[in-house]
Amino acid sequence: SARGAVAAVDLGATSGRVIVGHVAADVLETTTVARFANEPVRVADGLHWNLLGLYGSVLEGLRAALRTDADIASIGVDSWAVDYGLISRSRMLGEPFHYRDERTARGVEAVHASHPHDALFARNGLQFLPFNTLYQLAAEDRSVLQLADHALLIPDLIGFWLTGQARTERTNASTTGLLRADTGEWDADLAAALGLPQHLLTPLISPGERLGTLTADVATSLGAPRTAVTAVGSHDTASAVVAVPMTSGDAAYISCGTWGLVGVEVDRPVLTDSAREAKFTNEGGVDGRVRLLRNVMGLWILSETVRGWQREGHDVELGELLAAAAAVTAPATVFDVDDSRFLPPGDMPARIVAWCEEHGAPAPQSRAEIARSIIESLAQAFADAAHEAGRIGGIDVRVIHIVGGGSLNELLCQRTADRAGVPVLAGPVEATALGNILVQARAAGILPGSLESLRDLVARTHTPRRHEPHAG
Ligand code: LRH
Repeated sequence: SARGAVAAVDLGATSGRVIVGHVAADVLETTTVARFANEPVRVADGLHWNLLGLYGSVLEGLRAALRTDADIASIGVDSWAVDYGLISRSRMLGEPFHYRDERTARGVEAVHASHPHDALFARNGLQFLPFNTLYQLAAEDRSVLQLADHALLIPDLIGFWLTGQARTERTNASTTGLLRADTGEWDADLAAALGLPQHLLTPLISPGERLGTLTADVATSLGAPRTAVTAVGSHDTASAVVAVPMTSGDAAYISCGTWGLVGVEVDRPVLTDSAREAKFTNEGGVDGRVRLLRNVMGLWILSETVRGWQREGHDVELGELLAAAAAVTAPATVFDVDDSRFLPPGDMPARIVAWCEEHGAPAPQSRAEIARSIIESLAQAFADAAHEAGRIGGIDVRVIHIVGGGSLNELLCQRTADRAGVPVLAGPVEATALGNILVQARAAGILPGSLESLRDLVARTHTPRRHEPHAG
């Protein structure tokens, strides 16, 4: 039977990796050939991604991949959503802004003045998040926007540098706020009403379609042939959902990394008042599926807390901290992880204490207690969102899958199971890269079939760890 290799580039908010996948009907093996940090940089005008640095690391990773496996059939790129680079005749106009940059507040005000959230939701089906691309574009300096030919989302920008082709992949396009939820096409009227030039939005491409091949220059610099670049679910969450080993129709998923994306998969967008009021989003999935999910703040709060302690000179190691958190016996305060005060970088423990004081709740004191309070609060938010997703999507949730980095956090998985009252199936940790690999392998003819058969392969090759719910 068919067998082959593909390379996945997966960029997360804190790190990136290049992973080679070896795939056949009963095989899904991965080798991580490069892993690199992604560290945003604050300069005078705000918080930016170091995208040129990241691209350099991507090239280095691809060089390593293509050296190890001369027969790599294709390359696919995914990353976090919503952010973009502005391109003028192939030149990038400054480093892309980070979605946690505060400038987005201006954009929200400008857009909502004419298009309040309920009106937007009816068109794009998205949860209000202040960093959705349309708000970011509305906050851009108009004279810079005038110079731009295209706004390219991060994976599309990398695809453009690799192939010379400027396209927007559909799953990630669905996070911009400028794609219609009903038709899946660009909302040209909305863009025009917001004064955004139409040419900024490039033609759409679907996961599985060929974007192009490496340019001659890139191929030469990699010492490789002109390998194909295939569009995947370039929104990392879309790729992660492809590789959730769901084997029944009663599952919710949590893609847990920097964010916790909690939801169910449905066939068409749910644009009801209750979906909007419950802060759900309808994002585009692979094969035209819809990811009905809520953005929950995720491990960001914990990692930013740890980073803060380390900056203050404390010797804090995550594994030890979690063990100490698991040993805490005092009841932990559950705070609202989605309070907007937790969005920007900064002093998380102080913000947690302030939240507790404002809500008359006991504030955690020691580092172990603070960590425990964060875990309990995330677990509660995950449990609530999973069941609400089921209610809104018409699915009786009997099992919750947790994939991504958070699947390694056993305390979080167990407490989510306990608070949700259903089993949690944890893993795979690299679901995003696996989803990227699977869609490429299918496009290359190595694997046949439906998303269900792809998920079945994940379930057979990456058995999840099961956490039974306990009371109390
Ligand atoms: C997760 C993610 C999430 C988006 C956020 C900006 O990495 O893509 O789905 O909402 O980053």
